[in-house]
Amino acid sequence: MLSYKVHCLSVRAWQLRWSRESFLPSPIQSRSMRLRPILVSILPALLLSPALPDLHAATAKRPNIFIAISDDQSFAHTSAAGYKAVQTPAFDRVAREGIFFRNAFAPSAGCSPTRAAFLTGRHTWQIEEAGTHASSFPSKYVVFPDLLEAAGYFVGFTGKGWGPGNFEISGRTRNPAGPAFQERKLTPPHKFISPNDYAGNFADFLAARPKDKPFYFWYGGSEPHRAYDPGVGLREGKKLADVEVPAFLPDTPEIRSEILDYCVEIEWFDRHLGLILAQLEAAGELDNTLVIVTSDNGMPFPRAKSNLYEYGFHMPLAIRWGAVAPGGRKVDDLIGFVDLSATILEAAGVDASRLAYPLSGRSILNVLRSTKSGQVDASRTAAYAARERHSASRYNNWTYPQRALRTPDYLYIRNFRPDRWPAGDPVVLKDGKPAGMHSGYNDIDGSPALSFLIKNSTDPKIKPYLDYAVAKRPAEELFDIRKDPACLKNLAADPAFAGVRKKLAAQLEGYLRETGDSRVIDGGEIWESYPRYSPIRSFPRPE
Ligand SMILES: [Ca+2]
Repeated sequence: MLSYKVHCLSVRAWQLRWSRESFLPSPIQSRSMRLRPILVSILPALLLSPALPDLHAATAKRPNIFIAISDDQSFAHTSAAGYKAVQTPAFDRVAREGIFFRNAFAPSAGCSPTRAAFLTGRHTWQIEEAGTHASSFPSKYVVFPDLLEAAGYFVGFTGKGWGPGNFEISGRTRNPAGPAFQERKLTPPHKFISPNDYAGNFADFLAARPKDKPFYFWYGGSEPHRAYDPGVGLREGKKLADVEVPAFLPDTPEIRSEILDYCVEIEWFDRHLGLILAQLEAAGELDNTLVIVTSDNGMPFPRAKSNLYEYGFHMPLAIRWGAVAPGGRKVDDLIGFVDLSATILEAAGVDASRLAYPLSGRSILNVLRSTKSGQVDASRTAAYAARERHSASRYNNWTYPQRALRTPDYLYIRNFRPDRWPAGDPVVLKDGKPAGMHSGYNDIDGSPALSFLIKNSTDPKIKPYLDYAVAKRPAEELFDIRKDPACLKNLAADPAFAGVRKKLAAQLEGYLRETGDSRVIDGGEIWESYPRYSPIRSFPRPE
């Protein structure tokens, strides 16, 4: 029986929605910001479903939950990971006083599907429209902020919650990340940094909370998503020599400088994280807070974001939880975001086992509570990820379906439509006419880096880098991650790796079948039908 006391209270809030998917050279997307009011219901209707049981197990002192999630940051780009060009003291603090997870993988390489999988605790292929970018978010898939609220938590978020996409069309009355705290603004230090005063909005949230309730808060920084103020890294005193350029990008001063610009935005995200941690500490809440710091997908550069390669879906992750999680450890277990969702609910005493759409991950509380470093739980040796449509990048709004399995040593990828262009069709239609060779590739965020590769595509030294990013790919890819973290040498057809390929292909296929992925069950044509609630581009019909 439903035992919640039902009282729906509506408050007016502001949702800050960024349309930042690309800024160059697409003519149909602007990086405009718009503010609009939404109605926030404290107890959403979906929780009234009789299918939702009383999931709240009483515990003595339940922890607060604080999630900091940046937008487009690869695993390598924190100072805790040893990256010289960036300083992330707040991330490093969480990693040092808590646990630095070196093998955390996002469920996808794009914003909305990663955030939806995290919020529901289900793989992207198990949540219909929410599993693809900029679509809707079916309300039957219950999100953990709603479960926490129903269990007595005071809940809220600032910055970027779930998005981009249309949650209202799914009957939701607020962002799936929770009620919005967005009122405080500041003057950003550089162009293209959000004016959201994230730490100020957290202060408002803290001031509003009832003192007798635990709380959940989501800080969704809009950084380091593009655009960047060109040259800001150098102007801030950063050094080209400190940049380590991943091997899938050309090592030029232009690319180094752009990576420094990206690092400046990571530091802005980290600065607000530090301000929020200080507030938690001053309030005497830090040690009773499960702090999770991560990102949603990798760096917005060619062959990184939107690709299921290391720099696309291998994420920074640090977790701190006072005395519960012994600190100072580096852990190598493979962790997926669906495991984090399960962890949050278990930590809060919410029994999610009776949900209509149960969780797909396994709580990592055993890893948090351990005192071990390295591989803590011998069974955590696989992470799965998926990709469908990212931007409007192909004829007829087609997707680029991929599934991936990461093990400690290898990354195995299955490309279901190798006939399609992985970064999008090369030529876009403008006013109904082809806009010229290399005018497309819209699954790569418009950027100086992409423009550089295109401009120099006849230079034999640069051409291979454009091909890495945009050329068609075979149906199977296999990378030896320890030797090739840039994922450039595909071993899938190498006879020396035939045994590995066969084993991983069977493991991936088996897991996808077991978890009901339509791509392996019936071809997955349903994915092509999900609407996109962001601008749609046109492309010539393929030959
Ligand atoms: Ca993102």
